[in-house]
Amino acid sequence: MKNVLITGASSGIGQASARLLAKNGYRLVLCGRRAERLDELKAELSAFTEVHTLLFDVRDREAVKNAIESIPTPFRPFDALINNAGNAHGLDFIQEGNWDDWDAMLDINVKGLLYVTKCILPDMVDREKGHIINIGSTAGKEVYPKGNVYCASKHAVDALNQAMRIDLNQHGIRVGAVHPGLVETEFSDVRFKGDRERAKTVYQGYSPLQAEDIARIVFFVLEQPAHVNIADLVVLPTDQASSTQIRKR
Ligand code: NDP
Ligand code: 8X3
Repeated sequence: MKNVLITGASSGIGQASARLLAKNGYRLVLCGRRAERLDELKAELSAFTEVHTLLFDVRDREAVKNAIESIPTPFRPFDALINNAGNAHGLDFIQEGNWDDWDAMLDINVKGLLYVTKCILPDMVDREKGHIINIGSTAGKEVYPKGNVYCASKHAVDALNQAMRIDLNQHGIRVGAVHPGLVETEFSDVRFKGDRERAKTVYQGYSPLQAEDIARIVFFVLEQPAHVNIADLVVLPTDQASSTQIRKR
């Protein structure tokens, strides 16, 4: 049985990935800040696999370290890490950007990903094997109006994905990224700070991806034989050609 740690498992892509991996026999460490969500998910998935939950904010370096060090066997050593926790905060012209939003996006999407990765890596380096899947975004491949700092954070994820693959190559560790386009999750609720009506409009008039679509891709990446590393995958809704070109009906 493979041990996988998923950050951001309390909703969206992380939660859907947890469900699919549980049903396919992966042993899971599920992370997030919302205890009730993770407890419910653990109760649901315990019918299929062993589940351990961890509460921490990826921005808090000490909390990340303590939480990951506390993980008992048999949930470690880790076979795979899915670096998924992240979000956009705000959608504003650069000259109108909110400083707290900028800090949140860079601290969570970039530094948080680094903190978790650093705490997981010793296990993988020691065993000379492991698999890291970074959830990037099309926002890490192109830039769109008002996307500025979110796009910068996901471009950083794209760069770190490549950098990790280069540095960890000598240790036999696979590193790859999945870069989704528009996925209907709580992403826009967070981006628009709980304005559900505005969030809903992001996914209206076309068929966006669903979290389960990305979960299937994550599962596919994990299921490849050990000598195969899927390094970089961009996944769009059929209706989306780029960040700014969406076929609406
Ligand atoms: P959701 O908002 O549904 O999920 C985000 C997850 O990240 C939640 O489980 C949340 O858990 C966790 N998270 C957020 N901030 C923190 C934090 N400070 N510490 C720990 N955990 C945190 O969004 P998605 O599922 O859509 O997003 C998942 C990833 O996919 C993100 O990296 C996002 O950038 C990326 N993505 C999303 C796309 C989309 O259109 N939805 C497209 C491309 C990429 P909790 O609140 O419990 O801490
Ligand atoms: C999420 C997709 O286009 O809202 O990363 O940036 S987008």
